[in-house]
Amino acid sequence: MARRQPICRPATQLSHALIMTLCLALLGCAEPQNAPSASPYKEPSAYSNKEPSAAFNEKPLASRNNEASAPSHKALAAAQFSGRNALRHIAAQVTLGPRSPYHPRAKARTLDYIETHLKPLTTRIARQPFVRHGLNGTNVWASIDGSDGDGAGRLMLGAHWDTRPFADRDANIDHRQRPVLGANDGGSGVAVLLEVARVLQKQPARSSVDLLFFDFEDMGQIDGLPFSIGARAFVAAQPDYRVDGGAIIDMVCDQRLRIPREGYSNSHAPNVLDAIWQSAARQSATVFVDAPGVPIVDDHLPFLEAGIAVVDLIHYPFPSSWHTLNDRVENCSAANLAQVGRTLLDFIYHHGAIER
Ligand code: 1BN
Ligand code: ZN
Repeated sequence: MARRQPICRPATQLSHALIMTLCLALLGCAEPQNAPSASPYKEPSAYSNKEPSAAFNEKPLASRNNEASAPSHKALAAAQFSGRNALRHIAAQVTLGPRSPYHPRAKARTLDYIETHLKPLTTRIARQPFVRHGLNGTNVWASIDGSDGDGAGRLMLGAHWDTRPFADRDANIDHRQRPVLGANDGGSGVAVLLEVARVLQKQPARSSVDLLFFDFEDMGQIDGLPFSIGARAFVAAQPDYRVDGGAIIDMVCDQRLRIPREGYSNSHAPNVLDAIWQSAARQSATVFVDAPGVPIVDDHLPFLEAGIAVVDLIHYPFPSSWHTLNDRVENCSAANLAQVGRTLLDFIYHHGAIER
């Protein structure tokens, strides 16, 4: 159900530093566990060969895993994902303001918010500034080392942290010059990744996980700009980047969430989709619909073009709030966020169980 009351108070009443402190305390992730390192990512992954997704090309997952009928420790760990925590992360981002190029302070505060939450939870975290199409953007790359180092593989989860500068699909023509708040479109993917990081820090996976936050996904068709500017900048800056598989998480909080098998993912990384849908079945996550979806231009495309098996988990048909002023926290569902987060954790925990 949607929660009308954001936990964090509006910036007009409290400074954003205080908001951040309150959120950290409320989310129970204020105790640093791992010494953060601001150094840029140095070690190439053991999977940095040009073979895409080797682990997903072996044998069907079902034959690799010995599933007992009692809930496994992996299922129990995945259940630690809190949809309410994720919803609070969405509310906090919306409170910081639109994450558009016309709101640089909100963007700076959002980057601080992401970094402040992830530093105690991750092994490495680094900002990656870039300039593309005359825009100064920042991606964030955080990594959580698996308990087996890279011996159990490496996965990636990505989300865009920017929001669309204009609500150009709003039914009210007077709203179309105003910025989208991006609870769902932008906020929800970031929120899921932050809450996944909290669970992984408490219940480490054997596989390593990269968490990637992309800027400027949502500038498409504004002044002739393309979509996915930040994701493309990331792939261009890391030509040797390789993971066993990955997923972009985009627009996953709507109350009527429905995630089909997005078209490009289905044709270029069906094994990753299969593994995620198996996780969804184990987690009774009915928002994942086992039906083909249309191809969508999103942050997975630069990865697929580079031969990296990254799929797009996105609500389709897009909800009516898409690119309108109605993209608000009130339309988000903690229960649906939990289905998505638990499925992703199940996917990560099971990937670590694959014999290599
Ligand atoms: C996703 C969220 N997208 C934009 N906001 C990607 C997209 C690109 C969707 C083109 C439809 C058309
Ligand atoms: Zn959008």
